[in-house]
Amino acid sequence: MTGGRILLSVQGFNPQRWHELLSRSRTVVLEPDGPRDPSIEYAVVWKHRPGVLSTLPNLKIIFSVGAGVDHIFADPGLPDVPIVRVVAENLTQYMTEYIVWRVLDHQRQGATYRSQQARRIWHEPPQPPADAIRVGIMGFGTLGRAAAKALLSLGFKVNGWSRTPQSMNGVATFHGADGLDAFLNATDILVALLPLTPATRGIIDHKLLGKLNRDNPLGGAFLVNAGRGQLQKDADIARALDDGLIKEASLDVFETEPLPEKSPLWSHPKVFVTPHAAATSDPVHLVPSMLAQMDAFERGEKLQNLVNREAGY
Ligand code: NDP
Ligand code: OXD
Repeated sequence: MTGGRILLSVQGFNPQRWHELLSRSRTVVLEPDGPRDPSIEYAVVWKHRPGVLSTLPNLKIIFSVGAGVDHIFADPGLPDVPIVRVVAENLTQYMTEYIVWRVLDHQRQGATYRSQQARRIWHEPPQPPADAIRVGIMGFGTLGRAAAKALLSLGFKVNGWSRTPQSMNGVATFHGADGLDAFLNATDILVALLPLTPATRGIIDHKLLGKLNRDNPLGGAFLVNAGRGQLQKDADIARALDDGLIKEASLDVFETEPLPEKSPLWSHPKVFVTPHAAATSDPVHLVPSMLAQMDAFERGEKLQNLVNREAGY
């Protein structure tokens, strides 16, 4: 086998399938061959062992197994080499499905029907149409824009909030700290698809949730977070639900994962919990593009989906 060797360093899941697929083209190792292993040129990582990358003198590219790269920046000794993140149709499709599912469940009052069913109650509440509901997508990038497109096609009104100015036909866009309050005030269902960076950590707190629009046909505001758990303060969400600032929340991500058994969010009647499963990274779809990028890089071509180190995503 030719070409640089790959270090596969992951935590929290079994990397066997990644190993198998990457190994079809290149030599893959799970640990360097001793300190300062010169044979490793690429690293494929998810929450890698901190410090391990800085020992590799010939490391050329770090590939994230996911779209988010906060797990990479968590390493204080991160070497200064390009970082490539996941941008892939099938991951985007999974996330779009999750967002549409959760928004529809809130709009169509799934929680009310589940509670009625448990009590054998036959009652049809008022049904606000999609075009009476404004969904605000915080993080208007690859995933946010795809979700917006799907929601627009269902008739929802959509707002988008980003760091820099963005636009999309049919979407009211806002950006930066100056645009945040106007975005929140115009939002009934808040969807968080932000990356975790120093600027976004803890942004979804009690104060922010209080700025959402509650005067709408659903009779309250809603939160869907499928970005990162540390965007939110779990305790503030529970308090905002109890105070009535928000009516329900769909949470795929949490400050601590797995969500601790003692967290009140598990049993909160207004919270829908999924275990960081909104959009899974499927190696069958992702490994070919990683290998193709390694080959292209060795031919002197430009890398795709590079992370902006300064912005942190
Ligand atoms: P992108 O980089 O394509 O988009 C990120 C968006 O967030 C951009 O619109 C960006 O603004 C905006 N943004 C970043 N920082 C700020 C800020 N300080 N203020 C306002 N807006 C900001 O990322 P993706 O859409 O591909 O992914 C988003 C996140 O989704 C990932 O980082 C990851 O954390 C999460 N994710 C979660 C999964 C799950 O299973 N739960 C699966 C996959 C991803 P601008 O447009 O100006 O750059
Ligand atoms: C990702 C994730 O960042 O799965 O891709 O969280």
